Amino acid sequence: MEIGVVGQPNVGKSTLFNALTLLDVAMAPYPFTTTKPNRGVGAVRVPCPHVEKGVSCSPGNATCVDGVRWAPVNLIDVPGLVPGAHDGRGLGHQFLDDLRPSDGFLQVVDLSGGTSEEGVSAPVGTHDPALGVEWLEDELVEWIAEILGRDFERNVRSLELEGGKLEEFLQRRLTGLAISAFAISAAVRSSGIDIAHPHLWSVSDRRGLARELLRSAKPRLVGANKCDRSTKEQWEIFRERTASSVPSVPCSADAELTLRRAARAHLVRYRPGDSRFEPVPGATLLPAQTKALEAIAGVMDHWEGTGVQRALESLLFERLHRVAVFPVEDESHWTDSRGRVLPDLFLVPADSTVRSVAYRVHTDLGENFLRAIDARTHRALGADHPVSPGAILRIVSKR
Ligand SMILES: Nc1nc2c(ncn2[C@@H]2O[C@H](COP(=O)(O)OP(=O)(O)OP(=O)(O)O)[C@@H](O)[C@H]2O)c(=O)[nH]1
Ligand SMILES: [Mg+2]
Repeated sequence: MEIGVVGQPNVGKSTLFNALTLLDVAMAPYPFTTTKPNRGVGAVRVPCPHVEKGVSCSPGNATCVDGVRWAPVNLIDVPGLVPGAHDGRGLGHQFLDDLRPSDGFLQVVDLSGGTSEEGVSAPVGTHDPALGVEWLEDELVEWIAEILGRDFERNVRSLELEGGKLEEFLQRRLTGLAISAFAISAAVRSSGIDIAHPHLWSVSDRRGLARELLRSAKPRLVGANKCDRSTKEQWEIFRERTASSVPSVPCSADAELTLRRAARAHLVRYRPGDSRFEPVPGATLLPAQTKALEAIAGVMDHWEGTGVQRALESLLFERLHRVAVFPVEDESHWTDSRGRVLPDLFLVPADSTVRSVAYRVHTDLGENFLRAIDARTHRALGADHPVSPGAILRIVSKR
């Protein structure tokens, strides 16, 4: 799974990416600081079942701190998008295509209204961040519509003549865009287009389908960034104007990055997502550091934290509906074959079946699936049984 961090230039995408990954990619107060995509790994919090079991766990692909498992999430930070990006403006196409595998988008906007649509810094309150939300959706729609539309008429005419399936044709067309066959069928239905005669589809029909695909297959959430220099009134206005199309979370990437780095340097005690931090007794702070931390404490009081971790988690859990599943090989001890307790964690769509989880663990397990055993209840579950959030499953296969 991958989340694309997207938005106009200079709004704080790389700062947010650095905060979430603790990497150190370039950030600067002008547009196009990022010229090539950056990839990294952030994490979301999931309760770790080792607490129920009263034993300690041995996580392989995540860390576990105080009963909280930090499940990894791949992130990609791309260069700023400017209006007309789908036509190649700015750095255009080149990196829109890097967003193909993204399962969802975390859009960053400058809530304070201090960045122009081209990414030039301006006085606070001189630009409307809500316009950036509408505009990004249109830009992404154009991008998908264009992928759909390449040599469209010729291709659909032969499809119609040969009697091929429209959904399969669209799926081939959208390969690499991480859109499931199910989502494609649903989008075709809800867009209300004439399924039997795709050669008659107008550009605006294709755009309508692209919009449905985007809405259903690429959930989006807005990180309303730079809240440290925004007012509550700006937030209310922004939310009012955008809430019907996309949810948002006020955040300060700058504050989060400073706190995570200070925590790494043992200057403060702070866990991402906490609504406050504590100084580490005995840590020596320079006067400038003390001042910066005091300012951040004020921002956190005002906005109930920095919002960055909350933004990623809302996107993952409320928009992408991911749930955690813990596969084990021994349902009594919750261990793998080497005796490690709850070694793995997968984030899967909430509507997954236990068999699809088996496929995630290993293709062989999916293909040779017999049943799964719920390690809490010891009940056997059939292939189509839906996973429950936090399930601990042993997969039983033919070999
Ligand atoms: N006040 C404030 N400034 C921020 C915040 N986040 C980022 N900035 C500043 O905004 C400027 C742009 O940050 P970047 O992270 O480089 O922005 P970007 O969106 O990646 O920019 P491009 O790569 O050029 O598209 C930098 O000067 C950051 O320090 C924030 O939460 N609050
Ligand atoms: Mg950047």
